[in-house]
Amino acid sequence: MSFVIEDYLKEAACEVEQAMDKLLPSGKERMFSRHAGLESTGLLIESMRYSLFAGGKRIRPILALATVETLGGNRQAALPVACSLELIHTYSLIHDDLPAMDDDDFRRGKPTNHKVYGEAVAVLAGDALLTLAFQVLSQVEMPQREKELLQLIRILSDASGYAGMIGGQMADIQAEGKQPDPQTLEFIHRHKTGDLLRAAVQMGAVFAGANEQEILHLTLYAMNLGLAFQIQDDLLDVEGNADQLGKSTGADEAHGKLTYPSLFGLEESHKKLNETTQQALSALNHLPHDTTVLREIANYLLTRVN
Ligand code: GRG
Repeated sequence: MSFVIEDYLKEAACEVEQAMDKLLPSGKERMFSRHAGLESTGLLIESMRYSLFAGGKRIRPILALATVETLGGNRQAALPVACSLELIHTYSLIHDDLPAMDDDDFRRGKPTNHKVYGEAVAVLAGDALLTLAFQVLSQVEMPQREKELLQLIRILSDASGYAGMIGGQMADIQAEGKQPDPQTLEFIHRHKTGDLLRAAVQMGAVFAGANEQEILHLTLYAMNLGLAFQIQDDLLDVEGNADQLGKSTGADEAHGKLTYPSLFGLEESHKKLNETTQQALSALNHLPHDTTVLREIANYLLTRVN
């Protein structure tokens, strides 16, 4: 039977959403739970669920699951690992959209969290999603593998903290309106976007019990994939598909953001996108496993329209 990446991504996203749905009580469940009578907690959970189920691609959790599957690990048992990545990603988007950051009214075609719930609730929803990510990760079942569990926590905290995603966001903010330079651009992309994608693959690998060599090749795959993902994001912003991203075309440029097309032009950016994708694919050649799914994901991201 032939492999259709779109079907694979749809099914995996569904699996992740079902797992995430169990993490936070729905409206009906809340009426009968320990949250009964606590209207404020109900509102907070509603706001967390609003952004969590607003229709993301779920690419980070899918990458983690695909890595586990590639290495012959237990995909079902890895679902909490996958969810922890999407929880962090969702929190970062809520905070990124706030007036103090990008001040965006729409994401994924829907009003942003603070537009619906107000700024204070949006800040708390982001904080609570971040905290929940580590709570969920601490509950991953890895009997007699405490060392690997600690490794998972370390990868996720490194990738999302000051030396990772938040560090990248900080550099992005500081670079606004300044003379653009390639080193700064690469730093921002590598950390703001790349680190969480890299963490997804590395966490999948550690969960599946990969050895050092396997982790090394998969890390190279993920780092190149992360860079390609952000170049494609920059290109989508200027090439007119931004409406499908739920924002206006040229939104990043309008924010004075440092992007690949603004620094290198469209042609060079496309070239760099193809090169980094090829480098991601080459890294997989060193693995003895069937890497079809990881390859198909890289190729899919190269041509994605949202
Ligand atoms: C504010 C703590 C904090 C961090 C902000 C990740 C980030 C750092 C900001 C998000 C804004 C942004 C456009 C980042 C670039 C990374 C990126 C392309 C995010 C969108 O990821 P997708 O395409 O989104 O996976 P979906 O909607 O599919 O989940």
